[in-house]
Amino acid sequence: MSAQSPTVDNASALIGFDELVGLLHAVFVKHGTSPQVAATLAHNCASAERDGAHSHGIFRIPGYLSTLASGWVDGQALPVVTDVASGFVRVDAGNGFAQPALAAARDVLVTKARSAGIALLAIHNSHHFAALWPDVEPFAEEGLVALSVVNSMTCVVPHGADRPLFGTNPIAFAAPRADGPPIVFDLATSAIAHGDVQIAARKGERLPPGMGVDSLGQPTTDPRAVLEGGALLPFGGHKGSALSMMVELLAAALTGGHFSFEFNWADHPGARTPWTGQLLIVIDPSKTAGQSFAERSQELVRQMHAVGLRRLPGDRRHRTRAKSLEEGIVVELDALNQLRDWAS
Ligand code: NDP
Ligand code: PYC
Repeated sequence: MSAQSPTVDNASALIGFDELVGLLHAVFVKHGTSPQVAATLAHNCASAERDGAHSHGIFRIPGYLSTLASGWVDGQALPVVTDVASGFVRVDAGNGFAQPALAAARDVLVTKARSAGIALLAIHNSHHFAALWPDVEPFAEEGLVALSVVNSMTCVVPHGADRPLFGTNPIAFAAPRADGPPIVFDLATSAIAHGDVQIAARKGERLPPGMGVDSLGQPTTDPRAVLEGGALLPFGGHKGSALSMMVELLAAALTGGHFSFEFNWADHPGARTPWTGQLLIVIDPSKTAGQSFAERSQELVRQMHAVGLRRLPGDRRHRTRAKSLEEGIVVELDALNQLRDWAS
């Protein structure tokens, strides 16, 4: 524990957002990333922790470090951006992380979206080990609509099949609105994210029914049975399964990345990151006819509240964010001490 980290109780402490970004930056650089890659990943990971997106915050750091140590991913990769067409940008992430590839292409993507009304970013040869909302929310904060999909690693049984094939394949969407933070959702197309299964296993908790199967394909609520030879199910039966298939097509087939079943960690003990692809679509809604898009999205929110809706997707995150920025981010003391060890 450091003098700057007031304790909450015996098990947890408070840390400021900037301090956490700095600590994570030091951890990434110490474990082989370039300072630029470290800056992007540290901001991403600290943002998840700040917003209470725990399955993709500090919890992920051991996976990042073991993957870097295994040589599976290049923490120093320099993304190569290609301006393919008026509304199409491609990035070869160079076997590095997806977020620095997005950062490298961001300016040209936004310029194209504002000029043509829509632009697409296809990232391949990339590793995405994080929450997806940080990739789309900033576009909506500057008035754009953004949609992203990324595929992961085989652990989901397509609806009606016998064995896993798809990844947990999230879809994230962000849109501006007039009187509040952007409307954002970010959801795995599996019934539960793989990260949450790991967290349940670590805490000794059961999963809700309908999330996964064991190694014999039988329904189970035991997260260890899912992780040790079992698999997850798509959310919503055939509907989630179709969306997961779409994510494979857009994030891998369209980008030139690997499908979730097309890579193998076997030769790289410690590898944890999916080597796949990611697609982003950015739309400039100022090109739409009529009232401003942000006013229209605000009206939709107003009407949802009027029929009794209390929680929009993103509300929980924004509430947690406000509290974290006001009081500090609550972090387990053991995890904080571990980060300090790794950074030093
Ligand atoms: P959740 O099921 O927890 O949440 C999905 C979305 O629904 C969020 O936008 C959430 O908002 C919203 N939401 C949740 N509960 C409610 C409710 N009761 N009412 C209204 N809205 C609600 O997320 P998942 O478990 O599906 O995914 C967790 C994370 O895992 C995501 O960030 C995803 O990107 C990440 N992931 C990453 C992968 C990768 O390959 N990189 C693969 C799979 C998942 P809020 O956030 O405000 O709670
Ligand atoms: O939680 O399913 C998940 C996941 C896969 C890759 C990164 N997160």
